[in-house]
Parts: sequence; structure tokens; C-alpha cells
Amino acid sequence: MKKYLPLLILPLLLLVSCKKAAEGESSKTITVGFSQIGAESDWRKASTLSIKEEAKKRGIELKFSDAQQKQENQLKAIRAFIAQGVDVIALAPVVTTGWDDVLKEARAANIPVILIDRRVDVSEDGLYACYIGADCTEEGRKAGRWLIENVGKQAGIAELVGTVGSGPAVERKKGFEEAIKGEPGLKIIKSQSGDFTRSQGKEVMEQFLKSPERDQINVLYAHNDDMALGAIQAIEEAGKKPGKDIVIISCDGVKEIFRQILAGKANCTVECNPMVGPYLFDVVETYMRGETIPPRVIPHEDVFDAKNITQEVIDGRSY
Ligand code: GZL
Repeated sequence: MKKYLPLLILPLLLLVSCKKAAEGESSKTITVGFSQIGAESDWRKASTLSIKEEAKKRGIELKFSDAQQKQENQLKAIRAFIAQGVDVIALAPVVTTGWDDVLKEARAANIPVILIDRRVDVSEDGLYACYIGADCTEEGRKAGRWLIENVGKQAGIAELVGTVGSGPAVERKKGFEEAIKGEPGLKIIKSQSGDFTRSQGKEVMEQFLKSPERDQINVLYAHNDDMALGAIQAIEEAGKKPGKDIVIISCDGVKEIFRQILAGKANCTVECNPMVGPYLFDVVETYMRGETIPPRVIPHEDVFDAKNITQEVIDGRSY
């Protein structure tokens, strides 16, 4: 019996060591470094809240950095996360270019990067593990299709563009232009960036309404609701009726634009779901279990206008 003893003990030792490893893994707190763009819009604030709340709910340690819409601040934050040895880095990239070096540094440190919200243009594959975010080109197409179906094929369009160089601004412009390109009566007669903020949306709309083309503008396409809300103020101050004299179409689906649509001062918002917290930490936990993570996750999104917005719908919105 004695000579079989080690053989009997070996499985027990293995069992204990696996259990210890499992306990070690399961009791280890996951640490995620998150570089957020800023707080430029209601949409962004909702995105941040979703991620902070979900991390807390799951007992994940979140190191949060607000870049105030500056790429250099995001680069600094990512390098700090690498130095701290976080398990995963989450990045909402303010613009699409300039990320190759820092993503290579994260890869060299064996720390996966998960893109949320916006995409990046990089020189090689494998610089990020997953991209969780909307299809903003399709959002632009949805806005163009709504215009044709609900306003018609003759319009002078003013466009408020998002942050110059950002994925959503490039894609929402591209998708909208694709949707209207077969209609010569639909003309974009003014186009300028309002940087996704309400204040700059108002300022640029004021300029549009003082321009020689002002009387040709009967549709506004804003790349986000915050710029549209600023534009509504400018339109009213110019003595015109937003939602009637100038049809307002925008993207995001924040609660305030729902209220304006219900009040008849705006007309359509193409939803862009900011509640990415659950999606992000599902991917993080899948990775930490050593399982394969999907390269792309697209949250569900709808189009809203006076036909499907009620006070009950507004009350039920989480952002
Ligand atoms: C879209 C997101 C944009 C929102 C804006 O995915 O990146 O940034 O549309 C926000 O409101 O500023």
C-alpha cells in the first residue's frame, strides 16, 4: 500500500493547486483602465455613467481618466495604465489616427485594449482586441432615409459636423451623403463642425442663419443631439420655428431631444446607444476567464420621431 501512497496524494495535490489557482483567479479583483474622451455631451456623460455603474456592480476596479477631448491626455492615461499593470485598457478614442505607438506599447505589455464607442485607423491588425460601438455610417444612412421618407426630395440642408477627425463625424457624414446621393433636389448648402457641443452648435447655426444662403435652409442635419439643441436656440432667436421652418434631424437619442420632438421643435433622432457598460465588462470577464472575445460588438439602436415618442417612452429612457 505504501508504494502507491504518492500516486494517491498526487491527484489531491493537483486538485488543491487547481482549486487554489481558481480561487486565486476568482478572488483577484479585475482592474480596468478607462480613457474616456470627456464630458462634451449628454450622450458622453451617459456613456461614462453606464461604465462606472457597471464596474461597481461587478466589483471591478475602474481607473477612470477624462481627457477633456484632447488626444494627448488619452495617450498619457494609457501609458499610466500600462505602468500600473492594469488587466485591461478600455479606450474611447477622440479621433481615428495617432494610436499605433501607444497600442503597440500596450501589446508589448500584454495588456489587451478594448475600443468603445469610436474606431481607430491603425497600420496593422491585432493592435486592439475588440471594438464595441455603433455603426455610425448606418446612423447617417438612417438620417438620410428618414429625410427622404418624411420630408421629401427637395431641401436645402445645413449640416453640423461632429469633432473633426472623429469616427462618428466621418461616418455620419458619409452615410447621410450615401442616402441622399441619388436625389439632386437634396442639397447640403452649409456644413461646418460644432465639435459635438451644444454651445458650438448654437454658434455655427447663428452663422448659417446670417449667411447669404439662410433663406434656402429648411433642414438641419446635426451629427449629435447636443449640437441640434444649440441650433434650436439659435433658430428661435432668429425668429424662426425649429421643427417647422427648419426640420431638425440628429443622432444620439438623448432625453432632451425626445422632449423637443414631443414639443414639435425637432423632428427625428437616430439612436446611438451609449449604455456600453454591460457590453464592455462582459468582454472583459470573458477575456479574464481565458475565453475568446468577439472582435466587434454593435449595440441595438432605433430611429425616433413624433410617431413613436410619447411621454411614457421619455420617462422610460435611461439617458
Ligand atoms: C458617438 C459618440 C459621439 C456622440 C456625441 O458614438 O462618439 O460623441 O454622438 C459624443 O454626442 O460627443
